[in-house]
Amino acid sequence: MKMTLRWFGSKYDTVTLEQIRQIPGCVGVITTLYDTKPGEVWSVEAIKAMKAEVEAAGLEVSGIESVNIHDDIKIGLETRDAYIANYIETLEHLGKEGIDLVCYNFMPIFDWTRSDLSKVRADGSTVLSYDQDIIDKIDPSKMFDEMEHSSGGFILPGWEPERLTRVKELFEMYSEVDEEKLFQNLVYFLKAIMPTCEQYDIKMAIHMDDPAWKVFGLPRIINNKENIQRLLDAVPIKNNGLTLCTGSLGSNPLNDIPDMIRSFKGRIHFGHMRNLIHLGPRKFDEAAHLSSDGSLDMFEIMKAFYEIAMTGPIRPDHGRMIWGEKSMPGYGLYDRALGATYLNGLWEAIEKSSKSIL
Ligand code: DNO
Repeated sequence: MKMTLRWFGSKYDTVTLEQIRQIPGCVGVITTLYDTKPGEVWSVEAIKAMKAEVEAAGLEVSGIESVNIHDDIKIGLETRDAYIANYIETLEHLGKEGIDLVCYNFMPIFDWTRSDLSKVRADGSTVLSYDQDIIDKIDPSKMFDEMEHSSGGFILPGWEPERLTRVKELFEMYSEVDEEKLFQNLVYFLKAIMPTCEQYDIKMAIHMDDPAWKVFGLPRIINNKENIQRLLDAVPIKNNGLTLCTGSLGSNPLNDIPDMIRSFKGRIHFGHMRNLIHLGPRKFDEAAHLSSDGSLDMFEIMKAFYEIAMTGPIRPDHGRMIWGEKSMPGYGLYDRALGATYLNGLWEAIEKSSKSIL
């Protein structure tokens, strides 16, 4: 396991590389090229510059989150082949620079969704939260405004403003795309890129759907053990793998995360560690990483990662906003640094106690 932190680049992030380097045990960042749009080819120069900046701060680029997928690929339009060719070129450029982990998602139109980005908790901290009753009252074409309104002026990952103008049109384009079609389009995409991924040993790590159910009637396919296993079996190559996101899977209390981690051994390339509190059906608040602060047992989750001999990066995912910090919701420094330290502590204890038993 390699501890990392997500970093949004010096142009967008309030957190600096110097701060990240001072988090004990944190060796690298998970980042992306922030001024690219889905479907564009990433230039070698831009990748080199991003790498050089991170390395100059004494860290490594442990992976990319995300190289986003153009909607034409998800919808399965004729134009998809040209976008897939661009994606392959980007992968080649990343591979040549030694970057071997790419996180992506296959959620139509909207990435992760929340009804509140700064819900105040009893201790005064704020967290992201989801309430289906609130979401049901929102007109999907206004969802961008809702997210922007509560983001405190920060651009949220997956909610980049260039998509805003196309929401209505995109809903129409997706009207014929059901779960099965979306799944087949994902398999088509993966089969096309796998030769390049194998050539450069790039591990593709699909992010779980967040939350783990349909939102605004749009299909969701990466949300439970059976569906995820189906994807792994459809393209049975190690490079077709997962970003195991505990917060996304954990939104559905029926998902047994430690069991899923053990079952997907060898195919989990990246871990997102987050805790949440179930408040009722399709209703949850995010929480601090500590097990006792939420509904997920982070010790059992880390133990499962240890048992499958996870060597890839993990990162503390969404933290609370604490100590007066002003930052992109979920992505402040303080609570994620606390999370990293806690997760490192769990890992050390698990490692040492299992060695002493042997
Ligand atoms: C939100 C993130 C997602 C994730 C993408 C991966 O905080 O977990 O935006 O980066 O879904 O492509």
